[in-house]
Amino acid sequence: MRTQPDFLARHVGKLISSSQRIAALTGAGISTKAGIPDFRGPRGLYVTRQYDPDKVFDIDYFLSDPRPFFQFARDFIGLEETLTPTHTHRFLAKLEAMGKLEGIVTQNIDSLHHKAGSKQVYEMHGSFWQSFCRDCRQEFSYPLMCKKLLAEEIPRCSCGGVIKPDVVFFGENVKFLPESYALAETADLLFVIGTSCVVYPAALLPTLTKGQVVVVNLDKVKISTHNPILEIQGDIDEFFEQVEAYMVC
Ligand code: CNA
Repeated sequence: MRTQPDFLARHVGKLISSSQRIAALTGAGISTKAGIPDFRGPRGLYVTRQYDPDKVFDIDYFLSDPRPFFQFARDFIGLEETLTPTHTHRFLAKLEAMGKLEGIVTQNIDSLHHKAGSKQVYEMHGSFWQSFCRDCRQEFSYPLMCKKLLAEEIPRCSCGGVIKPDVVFFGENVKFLPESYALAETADLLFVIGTSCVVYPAALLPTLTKGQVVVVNLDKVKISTHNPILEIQGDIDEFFEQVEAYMVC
């Protein structure tokens, strides 16, 4: 594990202190320490193949055979109650409570930002909290969907339609796009945390902001923007623990 030179944490602590409108774009890397594997990190699903993301999260595949997704969904709900937010989820919630952070755009479907206490969270790729019948659009609550997932291989509505959690698959439109763009455009400091920035349109956000971009990620991330970018290549929680220690607000 790389440790970050102190001066970077101190510098980012000062940036936070002098910023008025902070925004954050988060990806699966912020939740790996909570026990949820990412896609493209060193122990991600594209490496371990524990689930095949190309089958599990592809809408065309789901329409032809939804079983791989429901197998993943059953495992996920089994894990969900035990999941607790990481230091960085809580740190972002604190920045919002201090009036520093305007909002978070997340690609994650794990609801850990909400669990940490963040209020303004745009879940671009949806979440498990609501599910809908693909045919009649009847809504199913999370507890009801959990029951159905455990009882049925393919959860179905009384009309016979397949019920799909409101998670955005590859091939579907993302949510909260105008709100997410507006948040990035008006930020004076944009954190890009734990994302490989290869999934669009989320990956466009750092190119839209007029503010300073701070990228925190284990792997190097390619971002094409004319804005100044500060890159911290290292562990997210280790870095933000240092930042918090240096912050003077
Ligand atoms: P990704 O492509 O898997 O990238 C994650 C990045 O985070 C990688 O570059 C890793 O190197 C980095 N990373 C992992 N752990 C750490 C750490 N501790 N410290 C620093 N960096 C770390 O994931 P993206 O979010 O970019 O891709 C978007 C996909 C992933 C969305 O469609 C999500 O729905 C999907 N996803 C979400 C979750 C979740 O909700 N927790 C989990 C897995 C995948």
